[in-house]
Amino acid sequence: MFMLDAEPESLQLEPKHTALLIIDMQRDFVEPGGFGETLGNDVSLLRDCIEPCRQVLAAARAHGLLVIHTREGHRPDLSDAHAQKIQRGNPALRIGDPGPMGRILIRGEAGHDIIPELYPVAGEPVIDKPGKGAFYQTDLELILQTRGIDTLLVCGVTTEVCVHTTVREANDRGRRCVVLGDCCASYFPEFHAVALRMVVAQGGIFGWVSTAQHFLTAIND
Ligand code: C5J
Repeated sequence: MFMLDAEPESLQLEPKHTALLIIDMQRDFVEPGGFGETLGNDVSLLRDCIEPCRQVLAAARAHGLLVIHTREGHRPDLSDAHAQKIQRGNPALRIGDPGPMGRILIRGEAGHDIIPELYPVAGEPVIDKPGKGAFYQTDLELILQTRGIDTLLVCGVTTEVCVHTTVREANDRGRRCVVLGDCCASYFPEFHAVALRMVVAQGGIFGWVSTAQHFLTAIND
């Protein structure tokens, strides 16, 4: 059991009931030539969260926490991609189009893979999700149930899209969510800041916000 300093208040964590959930740290979002860049974003804005995320991942592994990774993406035949998702906006390349890291946001392509710094190790579940939320059309809920997980430490990208959607879904499913703010990032720094404020507003309407350092201090105590 350890106490984690967080907003709006500290909370007690039980390692065997706590999982680290790393959302979509894929080359398609973080590296040039992927989905994020085709939408017109500056992907370098996401890089600052990699090192704190790496430290949290190492500590979670060392202390035996369940680590779960997610990846947003689709089947090669696009049978699990809504037409409205593929056709929306005016990107340089659409989902499924060939790009420098393979077909954009398609499972099995280089761009769909998790960045080397945070690569999963054997035994860590990887959830492939077609949507923004990690519960939609996945077996994440089942995995959390069978492993007895009631609390999620959430890292990844992007804060206001897939991180937020997943936290909202998890909160509605009765899970406590702690977003490690510096382990998340957005192409829009102002959205990142406001998204974190939204989690803790109204006494923690969606959960808690903490930092990598608070987590490292707490778990190593
Ligand atoms: C986006 C995500 N931003 N992983 N996906 O489209 O947040």
